[in-house]
Amino acid sequence: MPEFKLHYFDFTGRAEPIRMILSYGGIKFEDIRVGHEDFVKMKPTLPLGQLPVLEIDGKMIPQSTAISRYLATLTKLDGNDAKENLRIDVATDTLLDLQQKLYDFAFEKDEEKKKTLEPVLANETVPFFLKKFDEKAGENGGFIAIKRISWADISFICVYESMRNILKKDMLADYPNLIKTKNNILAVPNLREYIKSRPEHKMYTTFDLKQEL
Ligand SMILES: N[C@@H](CCC(=O)N[C@@H](CS)C(=O)NCC(=O)O)C(=O)O
Repeated sequence: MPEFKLHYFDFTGRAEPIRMILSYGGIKFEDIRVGHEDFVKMKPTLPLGQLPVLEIDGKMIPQSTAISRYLATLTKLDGNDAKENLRIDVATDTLLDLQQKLYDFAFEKDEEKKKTLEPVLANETVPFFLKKFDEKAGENGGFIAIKRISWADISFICVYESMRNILKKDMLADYPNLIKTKNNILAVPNLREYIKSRPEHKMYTTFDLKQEL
C-alpha cells in the first residue's frame, strides 16, 4: 500500500468522504489539517491551488471526487462491473449537486437573500433529491447506488451530516429507505470507530454523526 497523506482544512467539507473511505478500508493515512496561514503559503505549490490534496508516496493529487473514486477501488467500495460503477457515479454526482445547493445557501452573505432561499431549499430542493435517493435505496435494500455498500453511501452520509448542520433539522424523517441507508453505514465497525475518534468539528458544530452512534 502506498503512503497516504491527506491535506485539507480542519473541518469535514470535501475531505470527509476521503477520510471515511480510507478508514472503512483500514488504510493508515496522515490527516494533515492546514490552517489559513499555511494554506496561503502552500497554495502556489498545489496542483490546482486548492484542497483537498492526497499525497500518494510524495505525489500531490487534487480533486476530491477523483481521489474518492481511486480509494474506492482500493477498499472494494467501487462496483463489481462498469454498470455498477455507472450507478455509483450517477449517485455521487447527484449528491454533489445537492451538496452544491446546500453550500450556495450556507455561504450566501446577503441575509435577505438567505431568508428567501431557505424555504425553497428546505421545502422543494432537498425533498426533490431525497425522494429520488429514497427510491433508489428502496430498490437496493438500503444502499443508494448498488445492492451493497459503495462509496456513494459514504458520500451520502457526509452530505446528510452537512445538511443537518446547514438546515438545522433532520430532513430524513419522511424517507424510511434513507434512514435504513444511514443505519447501514453507521453500523460499519471501522466507520463507527473513525467517527468516534475524529477531531471535534470546528465549523457547523450543531450536529455530529457521533450523536447517532
Ligand atoms: N473540485 C475541487 C474543489 C476544491 C475546492 O473548492 N477546495 C476549496 C475548499 S473546499 C479550496 O481549496 N478553497 C480555497 C481556495 O480556492 O483558495 C475538489 O472537489 O477537490
